[in-house]
Parts: sequence; C-alpha cells; structure tokens
Amino acid sequence: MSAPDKNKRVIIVRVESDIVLHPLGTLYMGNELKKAGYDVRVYNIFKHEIARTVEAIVEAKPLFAGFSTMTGLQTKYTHQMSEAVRARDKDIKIVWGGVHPTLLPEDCLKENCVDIVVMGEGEEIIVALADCLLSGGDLKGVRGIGYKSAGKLVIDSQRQFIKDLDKYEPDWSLLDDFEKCVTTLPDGMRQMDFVASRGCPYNCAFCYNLKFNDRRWRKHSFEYVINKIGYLRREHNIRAIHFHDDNFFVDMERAFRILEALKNMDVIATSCMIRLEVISDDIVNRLRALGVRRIFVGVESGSDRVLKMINKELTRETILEKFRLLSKFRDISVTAACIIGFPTETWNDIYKTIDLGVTISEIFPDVVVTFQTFIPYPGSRLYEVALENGFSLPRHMSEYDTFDTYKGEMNLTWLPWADEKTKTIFYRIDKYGKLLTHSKGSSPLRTAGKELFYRLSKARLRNRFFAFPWEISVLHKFNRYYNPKCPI
Ligand code: B12
Ligand code: SF4
Repeated sequence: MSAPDKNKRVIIVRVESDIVLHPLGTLYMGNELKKAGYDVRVYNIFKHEIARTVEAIVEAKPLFAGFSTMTGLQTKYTHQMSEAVRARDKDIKIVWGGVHPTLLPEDCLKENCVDIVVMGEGEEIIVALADCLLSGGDLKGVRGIGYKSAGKLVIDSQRQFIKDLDKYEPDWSLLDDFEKCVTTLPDGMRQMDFVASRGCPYNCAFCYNLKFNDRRWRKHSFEYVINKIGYLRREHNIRAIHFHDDNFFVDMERAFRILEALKNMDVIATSCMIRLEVISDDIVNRLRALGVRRIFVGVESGSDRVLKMINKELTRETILEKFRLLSKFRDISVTAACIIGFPTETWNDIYKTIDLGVTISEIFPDVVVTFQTFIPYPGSRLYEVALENGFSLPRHMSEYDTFDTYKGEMNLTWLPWADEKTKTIFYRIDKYGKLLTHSKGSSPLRTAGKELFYRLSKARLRNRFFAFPWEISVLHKFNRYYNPKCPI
C-alpha cells in the first residue's frame, strides 16, 4: 500500500463546550474528501482538547484546516484554536464553515486567522476548494466561498443547495472515537443522532432556517435512511436514534414509514421534532405504537401577540388544546420549548409564557418545559428587530461566549428594561421550567423527589420568586453525577 500523499492531507475540526454529540456535517464532508483521494482526519473534540489538537494540526501540516462552527460558545473556541494554529504555522490555510460563517461571512473573514469561509452545505464545495488549493488555482472559480484578495474581502454568495441529498453520506469510520458519540440510555440502549432531512418550510421569525436553508426542505430517501441506520444497528449495536431534523414530519407518510421500518429493525426513535398543530389522536397513537419515546414541540410563547409577531402560526388556545389531547396518552414524553425575552416583550408577556409552561405541566406531567432566552441569530427576521432595539453583535470573536444561553451570559441589550439581574432571572426560569416534569420516576423515591421539586418550581414560577435558587444547585450536582452528558 502506498503512503498517503502528505500534500493531500486535510483536517476538519469541531469543538464543543460541554457535550459532544454527533458531528454529522464533518463526517459528510470528510467522506467526500476521502472519495476524492484526500487523506482526511476528523477531530470531534471537547474544549479541553484544544491544545492537543492544535499540536496535531501543526504536526500534520495539512493543505488546510477546516473548522465547523455555529454561533455562540463554539465561535469563541473555534477562534481560539484558529489563532493558536496561525501563531504556530502561518502557512496552514484556515477555513471556516457551518452556520456561523454562512450567516456572517464578512465578520469571520475580518479575523486574521481566517483565510476562507464556506457558506452553506459543504459536501461539494470542500472538494472543489481542496482541488483548487492543491493545484494553486484561482479561488474565484470556487462557488459559495469567501476569501481575501489584495486586502479586500471577496464573497461569492451564489451558493447552491444540494438537489439529491442521497448522493452524500456520513463516514462514521472517520471518527477518532466512535464511542464519544454514543449515549447510553438508562435502560442500556445505545443511542446516536441522525438527520434524515434538512431545512424547514415554515417561517418562524427567530429561526436560522430562513437564511440558512431558504425555507427549503430536502430529504434523504426512505431507503437511504433505513440503510444507514441499519448499518449503525448491525455494526455498532445502535438501538435508539435521536432525530435532529429541524422538522421531521414535513412529509408525514415518509416519516411514519421510516419509524415503522425502524421498529421492524428493533430500533426506536427517542426524539423527533413535530409541529404542535399537526398532532391528533391518530398521530399520537401511531407514534406510541412505533415506540417513539419523546416528541419535541416549539411552543415558544404564551402571549398571542408574541406568537403572531414571531409567525408561529399557533395560538395559546391551540397549544393548550393539543396538550389536553396529549394528556390522554401517558406513554410518550414531550419537550415543550418556550422562548423568553423576544424583542418588544414586557414582563407581562414573559409571565404569560411562564404561566403557560406551568399550566402545560399541570395538564401533562411528562413534559420538559424549557424557557430558553431569545438569541438574536443573524439572518433571522427578529435579529433586525433586535438591532433596531439596541442590540449589537459581540465586538470580537472571543466575546461570543456571551452569545449563548447555556451559561446565562447573554446580555439582553434589545430589551430596554432589562438589567444584569434580568439575565440571571431568565437563566433560573429555564432551570425551574426543567424541574416541572413530574411523571412517575424509576423508583418510589425518585417519584417523590420529582414531585417535591415540581411543587417547589411551580410555586416559584407562579409567584415569580427566583432568589436563593438552592434547587438548581441540587439539580446540577445530581446531573453531574448521574448524567454527565446533560447540559442542564
Ligand atoms: C445536533 C445539533 C446540536 C448538537 C451538536 C451536534 C454536533 N456536534 O453537530 C448540540 C446539542 C451540542 C447543539 C448545541 C447547540 N446548538 Co445546535 N444544532 C444541532 C442541529 C439540530 C443538527 C446539526 C446537524 O447535524 N446538522 C446536519 C449537518 C449535515 O449540517 P451542518 O452541521 O450544518 O453541516 C453542514 C454545513 O453547515 C457545512 N459545514 C459545517 N461545518 C463546516 C466546516 C467546514 C470547514 C465547511 C467547509 C463546511 C461546513 O457543511 C455541512 C454539510 O453540509 C442543528 C439544526 C440542524 N438541523 O442543522 C442545530 C443548530 C446548528 N444549533 C443551534 C444552536 C443555537 C445551538 C446552541 C448554541 C444552543 C444553545 N443555545 O445552547 C448550542 C451550542 C453549543 C456549543 N457547543 O456551542 C442553531 C445554530 C444557530 C446559529 N446561528 O449558529 C441550530 C441551527 C438550531 C436552530 N434551529 O437554531 N446543537
Ligand atoms: S418550525 Fe422550527 S425549524 Fe421550522 S422555521 Fe419554525 S422554528 Fe425553524
């Protein structure tokens, strides 16, 4: 066997803060590079592995190092890593791709440590880019990228959307540590993530979809999905799939065909996203029969004014009606995602959302209610509204850790009435929302514990009392011990 061509070495990195799930995008691109004869390495790392990975990149001296990043904490770490590589070897080309550079290509390119940005889906572009860099060609010929030329930024915004997704597949053998991407569920089942379609046709005003996917929805075929998950089942004993599609049920019949075929393969869907208004008795019955454990629904707000403003195409009454329907079925769990702090919101709007979350938990005990703080993601319509109301992006990539709700650091500059305390209160509201779930636990002790925390959280949320949050510290300790992968 001949030694791999050193000039054809490419490294793709994705760095996560706390949890590492499935870096699907990098595996799709890695496969294309591999097929085109490149010697590709994919690093899927935690932040504490940054220094070691920088070392590996410098030593490998690749044709380019490609970084995958979304907006937020990841941007900060990606920047930190890119700077470290640049400081050690200025000849290594640095390429950024993913949601963040797609939405803000100029901002990324302004950084000294970023040479090229790739906008949108990377499967086709990354090979064209690698070929161009290898042959010393003119970057002008590569569609969908941005770069610097004679001190100027050149952005080619003519990005293409992949027509036939089935042409591309993730190559799991590229993972340095496969087990890092497997979650073991309490019943011992091995779970992995999968994305069976891309995009969403809806038009929610806070969502990245408008700009990133142009509201298009494209799917992998039924056969493709079953074939790939069949591989994971056979080769890696994966028995549970968490579908991360933005909207798994755009084509309802296809979605159910996939779930049915999975059941026949002895694989269950642990979670998938569905729009609340399509839920009916029949749909829930079918989901239960197929063993789907959890559905994820966007509730967003308890204020009809806000629901209208964000184009959710839902009303408070429809939301309650759907949870009453769900309450007839106890063997399916629901995550109800709410957002607080939308531009133009008042405390009154926020209280309506909190009260709706609590009411939902009274109707349907097996619900996890999240109250994430609104984040003005560039490219969304509400980003513009946030700008008009006083928001500005972090001045430097190193400040993007504040552009994230994981740690409650988001400055609420688009809300004229909000102060430092407000962001801490928002953070606590989210944590108390998560304690509202009070379905039966795996033992009488757990059931009693859940019930106790439920009552305390409900009282706090209803009475708007968020001082001395000792329950949150208890929850943190519990999760660190029992569920280290959980970001709560
Ligand atoms: C799974 C997932 C996660 C997982 C991460 C899994 C992982 N390692 O990818 C977890 C749960 C950790 C996660 C966390 C967060 N997520 Co997330 N996540 C997703 C989700 C649902 C699927 C990602 C995926 O696999 N897509 C499929 C693959 C094929 O697409 P892709 O990753 O975008 O990659 C393609 C292109 O972007 C491009 N590309 C990507 N990287 C690169 C690199 C190079 C060099 C090139 C050339 C091209 C390129 O090519 C790829 C192939 O086409 C997306 C929504 C979605 N459906 O995409 C949200 C999404 C990306 N997440 C989002 C957010 C907001 C977050 C959080 C910030 C949430 C929060 N507030 O806490 C955190 C950030 C945590 C952190 N570490 O900083 C937003 C991003 C918005 C934005 N402007 O960046 C999205 C779009 C969801 C949404 N609707 O808002 N997330
Ligand atoms: S339904 Fe969900 S994925 Fe679709 S546009 Fe709205 S928020 Fe985005």
